[in-house]
Amino acid sequence: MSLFLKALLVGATLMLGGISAQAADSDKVVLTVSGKVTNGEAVDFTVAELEALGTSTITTTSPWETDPVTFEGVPIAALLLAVGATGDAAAVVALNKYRTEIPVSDFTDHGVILASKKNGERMPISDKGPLLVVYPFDDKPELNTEIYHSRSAWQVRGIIIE
Ligand SMILES: Nc1nc2c(c(=O)[nH]1)N[C@H]1C(S)=C(S)[C@@H](COP(=O)(O)O)O[C@H]1N2
Ligand SMILES: [Mo]
Repeated sequence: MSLFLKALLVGATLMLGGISAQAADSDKVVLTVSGKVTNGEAVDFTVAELEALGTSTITTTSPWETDPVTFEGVPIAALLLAVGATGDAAAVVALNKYRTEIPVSDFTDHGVILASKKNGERMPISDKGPLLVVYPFDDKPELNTEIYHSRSAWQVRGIIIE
């Protein structure tokens, strides 16, 4: 085989590798919603599937960001509607097994989002991503308390409707 053909083959193989790595990333399940959902069947989501439900933004400071940043993500009320959630509480479980209980009324009362972007960019696990519960702390100073801070789970992996 000519050197040229070999180089072409290597190039094509590298490209395919790159494409499949990308596909694997966008196919990655980042969230599972389970418990009291339609037919009791847990639903898996990729980031793209979550964002396809429609997103809103919250610009705020937070216990972990001293300068205001803009978070974007699906309103959790819309997410729960999409999976047919019927419970009164949502247990949010993080990658590090942190677990917090949130009354479902919070989601409509305060427009809480499951952020998948910060200032327009995806969040790596090292920056509390890929998913983060965000309350509008600056709009509603009453939310700037330990109880709501503790509900603001980062590195979210699962939501169990109870
Ligand atoms: N995944 C995860 N999310 C979490 C926590 C945690 O330990 N793990 N701590 C909670 C608590 S108690 C608070 S006050 C806020 C801010 O925590 P930080 O100051 O450690 O960032 O994050 C909340 N979200
Ligand atoms: Mo806390």
